[in-house]
Amino acid sequence: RDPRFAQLTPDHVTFFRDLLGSDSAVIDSVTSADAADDIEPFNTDWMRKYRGHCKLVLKPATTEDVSKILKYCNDNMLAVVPQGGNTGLVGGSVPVFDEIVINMSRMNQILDFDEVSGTLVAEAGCILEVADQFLASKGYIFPLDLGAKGSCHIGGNVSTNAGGLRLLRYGSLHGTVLGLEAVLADGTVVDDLCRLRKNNTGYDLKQLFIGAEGTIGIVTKVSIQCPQRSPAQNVAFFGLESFDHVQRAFRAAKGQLSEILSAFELMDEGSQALVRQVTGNQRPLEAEYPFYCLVETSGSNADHDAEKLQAFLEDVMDKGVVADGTLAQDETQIRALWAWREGITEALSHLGGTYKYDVSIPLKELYQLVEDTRARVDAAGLLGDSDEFPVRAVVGYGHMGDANLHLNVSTRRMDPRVEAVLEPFIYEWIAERQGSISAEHGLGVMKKKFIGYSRNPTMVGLMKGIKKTFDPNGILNPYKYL
Ligand code: FAD
Ligand code: S2G
Ligand code: ZN
Repeated sequence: RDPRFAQLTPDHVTFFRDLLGSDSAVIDSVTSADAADDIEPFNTDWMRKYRGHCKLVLKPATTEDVSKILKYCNDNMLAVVPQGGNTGLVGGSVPVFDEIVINMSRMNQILDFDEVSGTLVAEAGCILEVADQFLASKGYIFPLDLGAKGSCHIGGNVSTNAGGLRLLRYGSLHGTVLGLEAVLADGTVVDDLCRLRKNNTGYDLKQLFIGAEGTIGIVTKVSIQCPQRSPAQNVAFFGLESFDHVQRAFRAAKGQLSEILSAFELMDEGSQALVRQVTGNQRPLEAEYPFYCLVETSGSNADHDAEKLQAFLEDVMDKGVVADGTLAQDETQIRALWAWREGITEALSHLGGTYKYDVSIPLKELYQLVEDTRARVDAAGLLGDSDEFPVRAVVGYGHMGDANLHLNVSTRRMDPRVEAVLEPFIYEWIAERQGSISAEHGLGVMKKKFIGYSRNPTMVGLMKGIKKTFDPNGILNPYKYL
């Protein structure tokens, strides 16, 4: 625990209670020990892998609240953790020690929507699924989708620069976010809540907050460009004999579906077997294959799209690129097929501890890392079907279109021998191929010490300079990121 940071006192709590007023906005176990249970969920991350010891949770209602809270914390050297939906997967959203949690869930309003341009302005604590449902009622779509949509916040999505299932079609938040409002450690409100697609006047400072994981400011409002929602959606689910076939299917999908292609997700047999084990659902295809792909199209004309998709299916089947496939016939089947991809994270979490690696590597070698890792865990005698083996499975899935692999080592129990076999092997493997050791989940506390495998010392030095400029006392989300 950094000795520079002050201990929380009842006087501090009194200041925050006077500022925020309502009881629900302040949960503290400093003045009321029985609040400890209420604080637990804010101390524990989604994977139940990281657990902080904060004694105070603050829920601001306005930007002004955030500004006054941060100014007070900065003046009194009180460390804080900004928190959205707490679905982050690198331990970034919970305290390491007793940092104060600033939870954004009360700032959850949609503030404005321009029906002609598709520009949405919302508060940071707006839940992703709520925003997307609002947009659906207007014929628009949120340019981001991920399995945690029911809980994660737009402010958390921006702060982790989340990628998700639609990046292939709608691009990154670095392109779709038009403006932000944020509050710096000293309480300064940064109003860059621009709603223009083009604004070439000076450094594009909002970009610094996208992916900063709460280390240089708290995002309080977001302005984002939302595309038209496509009325015609189709999903195909394929079984393929090798990763080489998967690459050929991806090429064919890009070539033959082109502008209507909206997702291309990869799953290996191991990941699908785990979903089956946990859900007990009927598999989409009769036989088992080493690989599966979920291909989604989104277009404006159902007949045109169905024709294109049918021709694509026949082509990849006739050429033997795809061994078997099924096409969703209605909305229910679309959701059922997506569940085989989106349900992997939940299934892994249900089965116990997981060593997670969210990486970007050159597409042709994307799956090689899974095979090399599995061979290594097996050679160490740690992989097997019965209880004495700590590792149940080494699986790979992810956003093929973004060359983003989710390598997950599913364990019966976490075991230092497993970690010793995995790290630094995996990070060295990625660095040798100039890949990224964190493609979309960020660094948090879990990946902080590995940043050097993907960023050189000059880059890390410049980042530290930015951190120093924006948060000289280092009170924002300490012990993480850099
Ligand atoms: P939190 O977890 O609360 O916080 C994440 C980080 O952002 C922390 O460092 C926190 O300090 C900071 N932060 C949060 N809010 C603010 C704010 N207002 N201002 C400043 N800093 C803030 N991620 C992907 O990229 N792609 C996926 O496909 C994907 N799928 C997922 C599926 C499941 C089932 C789960 C559980 C997670 C998945 N994630 C995925 C990870 C996670 O959902 C994303 O990182 C998400 O963007 C986190 O949003 P959140 O609101 O939960 O943020
Ligand atoms: C996904 C979720 C995290 C994981 O499902 O796309 O980002 O590693 C992942 O399961
Ligand atoms: Zn992902």
